[in-house]
Formats: sequence, C-alpha cells, structure tokens
Amino acid sequence: MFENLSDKLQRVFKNLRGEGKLTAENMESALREIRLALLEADVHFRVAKQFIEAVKEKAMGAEVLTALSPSQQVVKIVRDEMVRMLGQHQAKLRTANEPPSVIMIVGLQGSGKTTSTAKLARWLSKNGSSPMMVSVDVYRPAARKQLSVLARDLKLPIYEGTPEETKPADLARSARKEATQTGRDVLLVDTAGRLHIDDELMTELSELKQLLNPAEILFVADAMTGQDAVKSADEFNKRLGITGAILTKMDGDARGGAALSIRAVTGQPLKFVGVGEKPDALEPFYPDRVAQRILGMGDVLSLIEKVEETIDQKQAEEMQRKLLEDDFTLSDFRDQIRQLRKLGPLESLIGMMPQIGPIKDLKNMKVDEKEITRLVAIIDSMTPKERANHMIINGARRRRIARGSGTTVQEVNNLLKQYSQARKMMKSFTGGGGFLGKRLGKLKLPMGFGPQ
Ligand SMILES: Nc1nc2c(ncn2[C@@H]2O[C@H](COP(=O)(O)OP(=O)(O)OP(=O)(O)O)[C@@H](O)[C@H]2O)c(=O)[nH]1
Ligand SMILES: [Mg+2]
Repeated sequence: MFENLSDKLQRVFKNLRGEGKLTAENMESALREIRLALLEADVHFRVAKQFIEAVKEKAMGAEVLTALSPSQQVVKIVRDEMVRMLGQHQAKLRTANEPPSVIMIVGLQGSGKTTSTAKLARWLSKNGSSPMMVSVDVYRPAARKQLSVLARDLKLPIYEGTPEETKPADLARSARKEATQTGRDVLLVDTAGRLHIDDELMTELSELKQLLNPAEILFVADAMTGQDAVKSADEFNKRLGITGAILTKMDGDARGGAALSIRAVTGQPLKFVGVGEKPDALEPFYPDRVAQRILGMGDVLSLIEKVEETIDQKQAEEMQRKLLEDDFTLSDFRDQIRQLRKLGPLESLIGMMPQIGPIKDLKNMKVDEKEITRLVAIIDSMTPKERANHMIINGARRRRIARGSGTTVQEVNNLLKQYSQARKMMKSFTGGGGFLGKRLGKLKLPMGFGPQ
C-alpha cells in the first residue's frame, strides 16, 4: 500500500546518489520532491510540512555520520524522522491495575469495529491473554449476532446478554461482571457506529467510558477513507479521548497517508493494522518496520545500522587524520581488521554497498575468519616499534614474527604486502576527497585484502 510513496522516495534518493555533497540546492529540490510524494500519498499537509522541516534541519545541521555517503545520510535522516513521526516504538496495549482491562472499540459505521474486536480477541488469546467480548451495539439487530458468530468460529468467550438487557450500559456492566467471575483478563467492548459523529453517539460513548473506566479506547478507522480517517480520529480524540487507533483495510489500495498522519495529528499511536477480512489479518504496528518498507532500502538501511552500531565516530576521524598524515601504522591496520570482523562477513557488507567504482571489483573477494585470525596474530607478534614503522622489519625480524605467530615467513610477507596496498588504496580514497573515498575511507575497510 505504500508502493507509490516508496517508489517516489527511492527516486529522490537515487538522484542524490550522484551528488558528491549535500548542498543547500540539491537538498532543497530533494525535500520538495519528498514533500510532494508525502502529499500524494495522502499525508496530512501539516504533517508533511513538519516532516520536511525536521529533515531539513537535521540535514543541514551537524548531526551527520561521516561514515555514510550524502545520499545515505539523507536516507538515514528521513528514516529517523519517519520513525519519529510514526511513534518510535511499537505502542503496546495498556492494562488496568485490576483485571479485566477494558478495551472499548469505537469508530464510524462500517470502519471495521466488529471485525477488529474479534481479530483483537484472537490476537490476545494467541499472546497469552484470556479475553472476553461483548457487543453493545443495540441499534442494529444483526450487529450483536455478527460478533457472536465470529466468537463461535474462534471458540472465544462472548457475553451474549439477556432479553432484558437492552441498553449498552446494562450489557457492558453485566459483561464486566461475567469477565471478572470467569477470570478473564481483558474485556473487549464492540460499540455501535454512526455515519457521522453526532452528539447522541458521543454521549453514549462517554457514558460507557465513565462506567467502564477503560484501559484503552481504540479508534477504528478505514484506511481507504484517507484524510477523513485522520479527521474523524482527531474529532473522536477531542470529544471522547482515545488511547490509540486501529487502521483497517490496509490490504486495499489506500495510499497510506492515514497511517502516516494519525499519530502526528491526534498525538495517539497507531496500535494495530487490519490487513484482510479473516480473523488472523491483524498486525501490531511497528513504526520502524513500516518506515523501512516505505523507504524500501533494506540494504542501505541495514548498512546504516551496522555502521551506527560498529563504527566509533571519533576513532574513524582519527583514522582519517592518520591516513592524511601518512601515519597509518600496522597497529591501525590491525584495528581495522578487528573492526571489520565486528561488521560481519565482508561479502555481506560489500553486498550492501552500491556496486560502483572500485567496489565492483571487491565483490568476489573472500575473507575467511581463519585468515583474519592469522593476520591479527602476525601483527600481535610484532614489537611496538615494528608496528609503528614497518620499514625496520627485515628478514630476521620476519622469521621471528612468523615463529611467534605460528605462521610462515611467506605469510608475514603477504601481510606486509597487504598492509602496503591498504595504505596506498586508502590514501588514494581518502586523500582524494571524493565522496566515494570518504565513504570507504571512513568505513575503514582493509582494502589490502585483495581478491583471493
Ligand atoms: N479487506 C478488509 N476488509 C475489512 C477489514 N476490516 C474489516 N473489513 C470489512 O469491512 C466491513 C465492515 O466491517 P465491520 O467489522 O462490520 O465494521 P463495523 O465498524 O463493525 O460496522 P458497523 O457495526 O456497521 O458500524 C466488513 O465487510 C469487513 O469484512 C480489513 O482489515 N481488510
Ligand atoms: Mg459492528
């Protein structure tokens, strides 16, 4: 459902990829395109505006990771901002101090309340809860029957009520009593819908709220109604106070704007999304996963994550300085090798990078763990003096190092050759100042490994 938005954003990132630096100009045009893409996806105009402002501020500010290329930086900033807009973390359901925790399901007519009530009951019971349902929709004769049928199919308990119980409050009160007596920890209350928000409905819902003191009031909105879903969520929130939203029919061809705006407009998180008519078609809403899907750049994003996790920014800058001042010693080389190991298999890392320039040639490179261990052992067997100045490592020293590290003179020679190559290569990368060089240099890949 985010395909269109996703396509457009990816095009923006691709265009930026050709730029060596983020300038006011190329950022300006990228931001304009991002804003348009958001609006076309039906994102609320105010939300889009705030979003762009935040991205701009971060992109122009100092908060950048030098280990990433300009376009990767923008992807990172956009991702971070999108996750922030969506609510950072998955919003869990709240519980009451005393069971049963009451969850009121509210919303406009046909939005998917009854279906979502059953889906949520199923989800809760699959996740260790023992829910009970009740329908307090006394206006449509078929409404309560609908939930009963769903409950029977799912083999989950429902409070059916007695013929005397004709008012929503009566049904709700008895249902809660029954839930308490039978040890249910959650009571899901499916309420009646209206075509439009009216005082009568709001009064009824407010009375139920008063009576039940619910842990959650979840507003159910149909994603297909786009901006209207957000508007009614906002109004329900202002008049009744909601604690979260469920967006249904996300399996349809809605443009996704509602999912992106609900939180920013109402201040309440999207907790679940409905992705089909079947009872199992309900998913908790994960801001980070959704942002990932929208940006559609799984590879670049995982690279960003790895870089964030692994690379120590200060250390990277220090390395940069050393390279520029021709001060890159064997100890630094060893640090690099270690850092590389933390990043995981080199092939997978290279697979994540855009396949351009020298990186293309690295694709077939294999580095095995044993090789890395051997390289580190060789450097460990050197004296600090040798590590600081490789020029003094003559034949006798090479023989001693080989003995000390349990390797052969040939292997020590190879390592020294690789080190020299790495120096040369990294210098040409970093010293040149090109953005590709910056990226590689600061990722600190020991380029000297060479194809094997
Ligand atoms: N494709 C799809 N259909 C859904 C989803 N959720 C609900 N529906 C369908 O939407 C229609 C209305 O769902 P209901 O659960 O009856 O809606 P409601 O809000 O209870 O409606 P009222 O009680 O009349 O206000 C039904 O045909 C559902 O099958 C969803 O996530 N995906
Ligand atoms: Mg209903």
